[in-house]
Amino acid sequence: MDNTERIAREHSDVTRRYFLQIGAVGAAALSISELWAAEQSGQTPPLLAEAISKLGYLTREEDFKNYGRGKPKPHTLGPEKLREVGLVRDTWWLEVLPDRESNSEVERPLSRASGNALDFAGLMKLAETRTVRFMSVMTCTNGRSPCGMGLWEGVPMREVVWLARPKRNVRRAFYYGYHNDDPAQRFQSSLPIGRVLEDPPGEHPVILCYKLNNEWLTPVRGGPVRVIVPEEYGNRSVKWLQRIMLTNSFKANDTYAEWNNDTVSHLKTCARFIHTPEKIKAGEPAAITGVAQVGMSGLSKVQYWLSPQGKTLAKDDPYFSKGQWKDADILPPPDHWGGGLEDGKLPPVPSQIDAASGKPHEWPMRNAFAHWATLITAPRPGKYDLRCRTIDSNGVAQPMPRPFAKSGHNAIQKAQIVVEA
Ligand SMILES: Nc1nc2c(c(=O)[nH]1)N[C@H]1C(S)=C(S)[C@@H](COP(=O)(O)O)O[C@H]1N2
Ligand SMILES: [Mo]
Repeated sequence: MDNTERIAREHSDVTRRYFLQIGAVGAAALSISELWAAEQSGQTPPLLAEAISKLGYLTREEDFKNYGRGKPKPHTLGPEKLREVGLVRDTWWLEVLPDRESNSEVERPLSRASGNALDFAGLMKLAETRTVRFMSVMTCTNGRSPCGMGLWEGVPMREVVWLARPKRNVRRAFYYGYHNDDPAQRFQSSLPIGRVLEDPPGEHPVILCYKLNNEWLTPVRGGPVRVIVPEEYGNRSVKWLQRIMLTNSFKANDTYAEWNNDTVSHLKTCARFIHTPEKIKAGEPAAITGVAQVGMSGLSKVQYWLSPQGKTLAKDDPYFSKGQWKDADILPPPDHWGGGLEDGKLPPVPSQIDAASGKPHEWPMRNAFAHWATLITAPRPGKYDLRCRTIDSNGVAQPMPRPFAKSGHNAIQKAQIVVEA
């Protein structure tokens, strides 16, 4: 099953049912936003309310696409071995050290040798006053669709960095997790120290994460503790975290950089399909659903373009800017958040959710995703191409296709649809 499809399992079910029912009440010609308006004013049955109430916004832990490397992969080690290497909560440890290859000065390194490495109890002590929760999307730089949408909980990395008392000559932090005691298997990432120590307005901190969707982080998701960098691609969010190094090097010494990736790229705004029908009937509306990732440039619109195949596309138009793009509807926030949360209810998430109303402060949320839907109609039989894209908050169409990739998957998605008489 395609990953977007998996993420949206429940979602596509309810939207399909929803669209069928719209058809049944003869409202197919209305846009979804018109339907919402009608529903709000009590003119239509509460179909939409029901559909949205079941929408699986957060991804269940077991439905995340998984990218942890290693031979053997750390999460597949047996329970004994996991305990032995510090990958269970009881035996977990984290060191914060100055990089010996630079001239960084750190007053009180947290090290196993000195017996003061941070343990899980120490992390929980910090969590009592410092813990944060936020929802953000996990996407691989090279992945066509997101790995999953998570509610992450953890302690800001800076709290632990401060414990070590960095003093002089620290420009970056690099960090890595368990790697089978084989340096060649180390998966490392890095950040400017400024990003660790402070957050741009409206941005969440870089965290040492120990819970996903209100449950302890599982071994496969990088537990007991992984890094989450909310605004960047997944390679920065190192799993099975064991060591943070403070360095005076100004270079991004990331494993992913050595693998020919741009490691400093922020999440991109883009649209992906979830459900497109293979065959539809001419003149009859059909339901399309999808997901839009809200990246650095924000999201103002999702658009689609249905064009007959074989019709030559405009020349010198690599961004398809001359396509007949039409607006789809961005779905509102769900009442039930999915992700396996009990009753789909969120624990308090003050940075994103208003405690009194239970509604998000802003929608769509940045560095997260939003679902979208629309009804399409093709007048004549034939083969069609359906494309989707977004318009970011600056009015720029995204993704902006580029001949060079590696800074976040950025092609406009295309689906094929056969229209029958
Ligand atoms: N230790 C470790 N952490 C890692 C990786 C890895 O291979 N090893 N892969 C990274 C990459 S490239 C991605 S996209 C994300 C994927 O996170 P997920 O498996 O929870 O979806 O994990 C990141 N963290
Ligand atoms: Mo990745």
